[in-house]
Amino acid sequence: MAKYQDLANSIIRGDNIASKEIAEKLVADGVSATEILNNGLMPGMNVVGKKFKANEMYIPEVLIAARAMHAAMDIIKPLLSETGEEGKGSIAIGTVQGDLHDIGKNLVGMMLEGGGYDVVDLGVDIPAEKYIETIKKNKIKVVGLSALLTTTMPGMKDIIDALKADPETAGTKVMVGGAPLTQEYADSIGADGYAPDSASAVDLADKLMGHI
Ligand code: B12
Repeated sequence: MAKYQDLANSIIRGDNIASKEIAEKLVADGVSATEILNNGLMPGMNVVGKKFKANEMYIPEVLIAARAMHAAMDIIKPLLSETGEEGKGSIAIGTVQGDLHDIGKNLVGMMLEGGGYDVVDLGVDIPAEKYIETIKKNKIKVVGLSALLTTTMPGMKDIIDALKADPETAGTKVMVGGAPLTQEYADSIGADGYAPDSASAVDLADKLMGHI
C-alpha cells in the first residue's frame, strides 16, 4: 500500500507532522497497529539505520527521525493496548547504563502492554541499583534489559549478577534484547531469555511469566 511507503518516508525525512497524520489515516481506515508497525514504521527506521551507518545521515537527523517515529507510535499505542488481554502481571523494562537508545525498548514496552502486562518503564541509562530498587518496589517477576551498543551490552551481565546476588531479586527472570544481541550472547551472560523483536518479546514474557 502506498500509504505504508509514505509513512516510512515521513520517518526517514523526520516529518513528525506527516508521520502522525498518516498513522491517524491508516488507523481510521481500519489498518491494525501491528501492520502499521511492521509495514511502515520499522521499514522507515531500518532505512534510517542503514543511512546512519553509511554516514548518509547524522545524529541530529536520526533524532528527528526518532521523533517522527514516536509521533506515529503515540497514535497506534492505544490500539495495541485495546487488543490486549487484561492483568497478566507487571514487567519492568529499561535501557542499560550508558545507553540512550529507547525506540526498540519503547516498542517492546508497547507490545507488552498490548499483550496484557502492566509495564514499568524505567527509561534510559539505567544502572543496576535502579533496576533492583524498581523490582523490589513493584514485586516484578520479569525484567527486560535493552542495549544497542556493543560497549553497553556487557553491562547487562553486571545487572544479572547483581540481581542474582540479592536474595530478594534472585528469582527475577531477565529477558534481554537490542540489535547487537544474540541468543548465544544472552546465554553466555546468564539471561533467562532473548527475543529479536517486540512481537517475540511478548511470547517470551508469556513463557517467563508461566502463562504458556
Ligand atoms: C536511532 C539511533 C540512535 C539515536 C537514538 C535515539 C533514540 N531515542 O533511541 C541517537 C542519535 C541518539 C543515537 C546515538 C548513538 N548511536 Co545510535 N543508532 C540508532 C539507529 C540508527 C537505530 C536504532 C533503532 O532505534 N532501531 C529501531 C528499533 C525498533 O530497533 P531495536 O532498537 O533493535 O529494537 C528492536 C529489537 O532489538 C528488540 N529489542 C530492543 N530492546 C529490547 C529489549 C528486550 C527486553 C527485548 C526482549 C527485545 C528488545 O525489539 C525491538 C523492536 O523490534 C542504530 C542503527 C541500527 N540499525 O540499529 C544506531 C546504532 C545503534 N548507534 C550506534 C552508535 C555508535 C551511536 C553513538 C555512539 C553515536 C555517536 N558517535 O555518538 C551514539 C550513542 C549514544 C548513547 N550513549 O546511547 C551504532 C552502534 C554500533 C555498535 N557496534 O555498538 C549503531 C548500530 C549505528 C552504526 N551502525 O554505527 N543512535
